[in-house]
Amino acid sequence: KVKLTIDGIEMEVDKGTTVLEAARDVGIEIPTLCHLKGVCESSSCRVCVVEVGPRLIASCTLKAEPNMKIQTNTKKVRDARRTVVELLLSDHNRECTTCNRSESCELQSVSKDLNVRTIRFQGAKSKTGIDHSSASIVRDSEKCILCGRCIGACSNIQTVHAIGFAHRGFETKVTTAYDRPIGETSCVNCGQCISACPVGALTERDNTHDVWKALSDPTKYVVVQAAPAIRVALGEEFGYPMGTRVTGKMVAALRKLGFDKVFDTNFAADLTIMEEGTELISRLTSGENLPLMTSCCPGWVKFMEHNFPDMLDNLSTCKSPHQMEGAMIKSYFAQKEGVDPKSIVNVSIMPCTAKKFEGEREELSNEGLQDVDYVLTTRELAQMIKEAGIDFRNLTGDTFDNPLGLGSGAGAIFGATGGVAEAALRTVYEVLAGKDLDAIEYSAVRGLDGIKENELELPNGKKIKTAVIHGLGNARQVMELIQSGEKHYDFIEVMACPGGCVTGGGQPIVNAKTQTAVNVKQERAKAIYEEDQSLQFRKSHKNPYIQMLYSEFLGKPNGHLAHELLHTHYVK
Ligand code: HC0
Ligand code: SF4
Ligand code: SF4
Repeated sequence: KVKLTIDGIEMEVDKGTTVLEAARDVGIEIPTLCHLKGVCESSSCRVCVVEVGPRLIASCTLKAEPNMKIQTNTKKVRDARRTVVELLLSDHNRECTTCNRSESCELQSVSKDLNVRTIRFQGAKSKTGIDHSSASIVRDSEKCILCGRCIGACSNIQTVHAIGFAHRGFETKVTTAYDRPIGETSCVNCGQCISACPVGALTERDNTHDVWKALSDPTKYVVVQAAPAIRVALGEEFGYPMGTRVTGKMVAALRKLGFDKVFDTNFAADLTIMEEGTELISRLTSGENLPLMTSCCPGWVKFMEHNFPDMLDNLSTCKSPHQMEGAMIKSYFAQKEGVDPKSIVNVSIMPCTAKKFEGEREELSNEGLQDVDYVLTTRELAQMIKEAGIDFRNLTGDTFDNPLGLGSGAGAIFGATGGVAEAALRTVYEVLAGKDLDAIEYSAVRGLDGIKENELELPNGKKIKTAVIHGLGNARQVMELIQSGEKHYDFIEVMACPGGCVTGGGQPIVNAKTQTAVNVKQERAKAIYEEDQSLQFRKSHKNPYIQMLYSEFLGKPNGHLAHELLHTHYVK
């Protein structure tokens, strides 16, 4: 323990605690822009300075020492912080009113809190242009404040290293290797850099205009589906506490926006389990291409293509759920409803920026039609609801359309890390046992450890080793151990984003201060498991509309038509 005094308050903190943390513990707020716990701890912005004796020191990296006397609220401190922010603003594109991050911008709020009203420094401005090359993300360096948070997310957490600092002094910027357009790099489109960015320098590619256009075109039949993780986060954009489920209001809002059908990606998550569960059983029998690796996360698939191309055959051949849903809408549903598939526009609401890239992949199409036409993030959906003047909080809950709108609890939990593995186990166990089992919840695959290993005995006596992984840094670690022969698994679930889709790169932005105070992954995952418990059917193969889809149209799992429409192969 270390004793110190902050603003006259005596306190005792654990060794290694920073002055910033110690101050926050007693309710003293110190502004920061670059600090994001576990992601970026580099004290590059200098906004968090405090007075220690005669000196001003950045508190985010200053460790508490015995008998330290800290002042956080002197004229000298306030002036210094204001000067730092003024300098940042002097080379910042300050089009706040038209900025995507207006009202969620941390620079804007720090500037307001520090009462910055004029900017004394007028110098040169960096002119860098906007990088529109990616299917998923847009980089506007004129809004970048060089805090390094995106680099922390991309390098420390994801180990992708698509972006980094380049040059020196005024020329310093965050960019890709050789300044290539980001769409041509090893970036996997996960959007974790967007979630980390305090300002509007990184945003998703805006597809709201495309969707508005389709909605107003009378020749188009516009169908929407919503991912498992949307319903547990969309409410945050309308002032609900984190972890509030807004499924019914979300459906009602989508209907008001004018979509012809409102379907549920959870249905296709169940379909994925039917296909992937069958694939798992057959690979376990043949012993080929083990471990089977989930392929529903496009960030992970692209990471594999760039980093472990010789193991692409281990990926499940299943398309991801929203792509399966898209394929079923343009075949089964179109046939049933008598709609020309060419007139259908499929829109997916996803917590994910990588899904925008996935939607454009040619591997995910059928007879020249993309399975999914446009992907909107949770944030873009919230934007459209606001733009349409829909009073979200006062909407009466509504239900999805059928037959592609009923999901089981197993489908619902896909949105949290461990969910795909648990959903698969719920079905594989019963299929192998040949009878209904009481077991529903498999807690061993739940939780927020980055790598969760588990050995399970299946009803046929076979033991399978599973690993559930989230965050690409963890995935890289496991892949290297598999390649070196140190580890062996039969089944691996990987989600690129730490926490899984609930904290995907398209979800409502949570500022750094809130991220320190609450466990976002846990709060949203809790809501996902509540959703599961609230549902009538908890296992994918028990979903009556899934059963109907197979009997009316697909035949059997992994059968001929299923292969044609629901499976693909990644070769790069
Ligand atoms: Fe996910 Fe999905 S669970 S990837 O994390 O598998 O984006 O929410 O929609 O497709 O279902 C994201 C979330 C999905 C898909 C599903 C899977
Ligand atoms: Fe890195 Fe993901 Fe951002 Fe690409 S989208 S730059 S991989 S953090
Ligand atoms: Fe997208 Fe989910 Fe993968 Fe993140 S974990 S990249 S949100 S699919």
